[in-house]
Amino acid sequence: MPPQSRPVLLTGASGALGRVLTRALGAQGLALRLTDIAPFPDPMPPDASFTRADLADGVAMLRLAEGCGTILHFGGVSVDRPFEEVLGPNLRGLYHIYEAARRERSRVVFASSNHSIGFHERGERLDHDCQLRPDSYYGLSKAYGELMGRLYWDKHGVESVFLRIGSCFPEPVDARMLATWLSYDDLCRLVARCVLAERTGCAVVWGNSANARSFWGEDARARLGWAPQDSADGFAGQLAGKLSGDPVIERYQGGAYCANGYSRGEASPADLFGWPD
Ligand code: 15L
Repeated sequence: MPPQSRPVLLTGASGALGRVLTRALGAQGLALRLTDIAPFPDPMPPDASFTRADLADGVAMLRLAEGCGTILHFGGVSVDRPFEEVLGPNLRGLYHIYEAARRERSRVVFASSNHSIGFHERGERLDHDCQLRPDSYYGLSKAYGELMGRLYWDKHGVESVFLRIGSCFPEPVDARMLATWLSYDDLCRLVARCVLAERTGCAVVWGNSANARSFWGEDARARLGWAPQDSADGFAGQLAGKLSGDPVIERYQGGAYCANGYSRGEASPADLFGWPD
């Protein structure tokens, strides 16, 4: 059976984006299997069930994925945290998700992040095949997830879409988000296309709305039949001057995550020698 006609497993269902997706995909009539380590706080859509489980429990993940056509992997640590906290949910947990996908021949839609490429400078315009330049252990776990997906595609033919999500919040709140903001509605339409597309192969999609100040260019959106409909541009008047005052934050695409624990000193090789950084 093609992935589109089988149930959808959503990890991280109780998180902010998981709840938004549950509402939107449930309203479209998709059969949803929801899971999270935390209880699900909202009313359940008609064709949905919820199981409380830990991503670190490989057996539970295999069971939950049984018969599922798509795994929407939004679970795990979603902010900059120390390595030991990221390790279980984001690295080991990801392995459990991909093993389940391999066994069930499911497609994986992975909530990657702009923090997998956060140390690119803001003046650069990046395409999907740019170098991974993580800005934190969290960003590193997202880069690892993308590489894990590549491995499972090349070796086992497991399809993946890596959503390099910018800043998915109800509204943009600072100047950086004029580039990185992704509206909830654009996210939901994007994820629906990832589920319903006949084939995705192994693809990267930049997760931001149609923002004139975007840092990002080419990706696989045409393959999915998705284009963003919202934009942060209307917030420019109130947010363009909302800067942090920190040169590291303002220099790099990943913003504050780049500055957390930064100890490099002021000069980068690009500044010192004009080398490509
Ligand atoms: C992310 O990946 C985080 O999950 C979110 O909390 C924000 O920090 C976002 O990136 C961002 O870069 O704005």
